[in-house]
Amino acid sequence: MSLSVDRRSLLALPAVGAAGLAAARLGALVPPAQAASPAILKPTPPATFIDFGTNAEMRFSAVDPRRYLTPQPRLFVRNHTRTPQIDPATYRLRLHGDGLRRPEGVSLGLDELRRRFRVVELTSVHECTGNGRSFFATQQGTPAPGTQWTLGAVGTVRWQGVRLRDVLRWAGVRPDAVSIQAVGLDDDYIDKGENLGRVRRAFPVAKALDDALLAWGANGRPLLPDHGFPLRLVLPGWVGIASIKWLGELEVARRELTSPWNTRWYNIGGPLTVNPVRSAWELPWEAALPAGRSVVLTGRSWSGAAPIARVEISTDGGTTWRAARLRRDDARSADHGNGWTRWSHVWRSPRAGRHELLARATDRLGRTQPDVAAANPNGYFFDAVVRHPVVVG
Ligand SMILES: Nc1nc2c(c(=O)[nH]1)N[C@H]1C(S)=C(S)[C@@H](COP(=O)(O)O)O[C@H]1N2
Ligand SMILES: [Mo]
Repeated sequence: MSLSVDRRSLLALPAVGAAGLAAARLGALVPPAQAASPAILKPTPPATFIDFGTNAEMRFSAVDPRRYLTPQPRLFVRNHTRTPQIDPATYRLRLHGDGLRRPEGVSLGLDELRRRFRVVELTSVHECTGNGRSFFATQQGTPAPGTQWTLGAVGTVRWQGVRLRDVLRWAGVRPDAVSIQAVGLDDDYIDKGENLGRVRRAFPVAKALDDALLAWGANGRPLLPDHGFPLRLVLPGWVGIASIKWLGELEVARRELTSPWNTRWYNIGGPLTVNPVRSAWELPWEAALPAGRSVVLTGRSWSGAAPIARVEISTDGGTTWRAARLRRDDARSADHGNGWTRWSHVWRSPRAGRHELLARATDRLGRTQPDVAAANPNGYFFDAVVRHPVVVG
């Protein structure tokens, strides 16, 4: 591994600044043993995960219907490179840029973050933009490159941390600041031989001042290394890439900032922001169900924009539809905030044979899952109703 930072990677890191470059040089000194460490550190057993190399999908068939939140050991992982191990004792978050009154900026350790700002909790759906991508191929005949997720690149998490707006005000954000670039501390991302620098993405100051969180906890526990320990950004309801893990830096600017993660990727005629509406059955694909008896079927629906208002179910491949029974506590509880909604449906005495189960959700903004998802080159936002096969017999 080279100890020098070549000119191209310097050019690819215009927003990172001196501290980032120093860290990049340190990164080059990682001994081979660590460089060969697995991309994901937590166990991802095949009973609960689908292995996609640096990514891992949660199996909906292994989701416990009684449990609302997704425990971290079960949460999907999406890594561009590999999970870094960061020492919380020396960790600092740096804020800088011309959108701050003092552009040279400030930095904060974890203890300072906890002590200085009001600690808050917030529940949100956490989901990858490409969730459901495999159905572009299998259901619509328009395959898209990238991780072939089924529907398990999603979870609902209760985050613990501090409001980014509190931190920004303390750091002296200017009224004319418009854009913030969040930069991760994981390795540079190399795409087909091109070093694109650290995983980073810009988002509007308006989102930062609304509900963005700097989170150190998930469901009351410290973040696992795979999920961003010691600190990650959380942009509730937005595409997963917006929630930068292992957050090292926030550049606050008075002009629009960009990175390949909002221009080249996660972009359909503009940077993607709010996640669409989706639903999943808590069943294996081609689940075997008993004939002649009533079965209680369960699943979940979610939206990046608003709580779920209703879910319709079809057990005859889409000919007739019935209302699913929503869990009241999920649909209403302020505690559940922007989380998903569990539902159930009693399927009375299904006949032997193959069937397709369909679930179609509508959120409180009136957004309904379509029959066909809009094709796009990278296979984002598959939000169509998924036809889930089961075998009764
Ligand atoms: N630093 C960094 N942040 C990142 C990523 C990454 O590879 N590096 N992946 C992003 C993507 S595409 C998603 S979907 C989420 C996944 O978060 P999780 O692995 O905690 O589930 O993190 C986002 N934040
Ligand atoms: Mo993602």
